[in-house]
Amino acid sequence: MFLEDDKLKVEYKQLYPLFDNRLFRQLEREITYEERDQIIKIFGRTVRIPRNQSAYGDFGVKYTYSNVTIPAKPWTPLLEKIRDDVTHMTGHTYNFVLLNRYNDESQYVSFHCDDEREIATDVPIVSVSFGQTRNIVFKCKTSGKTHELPLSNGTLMSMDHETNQNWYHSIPKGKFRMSVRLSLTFRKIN
Ligand SMILES: O=C(O)CCC(=O)C(=O)O
Repeated sequence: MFLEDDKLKVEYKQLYPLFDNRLFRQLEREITYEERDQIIKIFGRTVRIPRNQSAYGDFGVKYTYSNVTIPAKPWTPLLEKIRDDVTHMTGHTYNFVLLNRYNDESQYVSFHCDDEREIATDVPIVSVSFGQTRNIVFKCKTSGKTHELPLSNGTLMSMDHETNQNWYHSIPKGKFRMSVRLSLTFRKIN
């Protein structure tokens, strides 16, 4: 399925079964969240992000955003399997994945776009969601118009470079009690 608007092209589909939480449970057991990866710098101040994150990828790959550099830990067999399933579904290869873990409804990511220079522009950013359904909101940089899309367990969502250049996205706080959601965003880093 597609969500489309002016310079917005988002594709989403079910990669894994909606009601099977085995991958979610395995990720919860295996992924580690280092203290150093929970900090960003905004206007010179050190700030703790309102969620947890962790990065894995090919040897030597690093991702820099909000003035911090996150080095990739080596792929685990489980992350390699999910990466390969994403490649099978999309035809694109990825050398990096950023994991975000939202513990409950109070955790979120504010509006931003993933337009860092080192992200390959010809390869879409793909997210795979596990656990609690959370909405992603897209906001047009010029008009302020918004679109909302629920990301449920097993959903794959792909967002091309033009979308990232023209629309912000966010995972807002939830309005009711929510359990853990994990998102894996696969990127090709140059
Ligand atoms: O949790 C999500 O699906 C979104 C994560 C995100 O915005 C990002 O990694 O840039």
